[in-house]
Amino acid sequence: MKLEQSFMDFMLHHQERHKRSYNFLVLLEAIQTAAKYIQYFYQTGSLKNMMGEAGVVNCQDENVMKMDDIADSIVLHYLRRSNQVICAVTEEEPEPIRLNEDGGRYFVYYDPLDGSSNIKHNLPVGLMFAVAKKNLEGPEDGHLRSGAELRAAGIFLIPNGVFTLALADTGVFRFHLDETMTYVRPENSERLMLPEDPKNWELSFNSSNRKTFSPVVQSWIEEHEQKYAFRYMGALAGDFHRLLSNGGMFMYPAIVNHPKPDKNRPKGKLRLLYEANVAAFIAREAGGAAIDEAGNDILDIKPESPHHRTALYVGSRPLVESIKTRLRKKS
Ligand code: FDP
Repeated sequence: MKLEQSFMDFMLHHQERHKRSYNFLVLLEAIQTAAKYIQYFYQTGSLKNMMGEAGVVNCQDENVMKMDDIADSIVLHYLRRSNQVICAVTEEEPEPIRLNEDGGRYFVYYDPLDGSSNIKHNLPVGLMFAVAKKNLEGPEDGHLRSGAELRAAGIFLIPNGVFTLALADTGVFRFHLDETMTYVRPENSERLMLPEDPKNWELSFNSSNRKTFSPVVQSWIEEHEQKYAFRYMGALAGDFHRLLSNGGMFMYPAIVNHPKPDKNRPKGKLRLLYEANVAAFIAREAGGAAIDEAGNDILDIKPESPHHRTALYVGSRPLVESIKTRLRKKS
């Protein structure tokens, strides 16, 4: 009889090998439990009229979907119950949420259901999260962590049941939900690395925005698009998931040439703490890179606010380096 290695078994041995505490296990157990509940609600949501809009806008002026609300409450519930979290930042709330300020050990930044436009079609969405640890050596000032300070980041692809986890200085690993609703690691699966061979590399961006990008970005695209397939499903969680396996580059450039100037987004659209940093951290652990519109490493950006926005270019290092040279000349 063949028994797969469960996610918790993998983590237990990882923590023991690196002589680390079990607190992190408790935290990840809470997050994966939340992901399974979200998975359940997402799969059955159409039958229960739960895939539509909630009729409110969130702190970022976006229409909240009922599933966004449900997913957010689930994650927050399990983070609170874990007792491990000092403070959480969620896409759905304007301010950080204080949980266990005295006894907690971690800061968690999350997007409960990334890719909202996919919800009503039952298409892939993702729970994206990043984890940083409190300062154990000195006083803790509670500052919003940059990507370079993260200890882990992950994406649960829902409803596909695939979980990608990056651990600092360790690598990227994938787990799949089995029939018993356990995340397991397929036998002989390797640490995940972005493929160096460009034969399957892809470009992923919202092409309908193309004319709104800076001339530098537009000309880079024109020069490179013939060489690669183009894929875009409209959820960073899903697009980045695919990119990790095939290689290439996902980008959400700054919008600077919109015919309606109030629609410009010179700072970018994606949120640093729980979207860009998650992808950038996973990319780094998989041998890739990520930059913003000025060519700065995403992981080095100091967050100015919980919902700090940024442009994002993430994926295979040679492509990120190639566009970086152009962006640097521009700025
Ligand atoms: P969404 O707004 O649908 O929640 O910021 C989140 C995000 O999706 C990403 O997941 C996705 O890559 C991007 O925004 C999609 O934006 P566009 O619809 O402008 O392409």
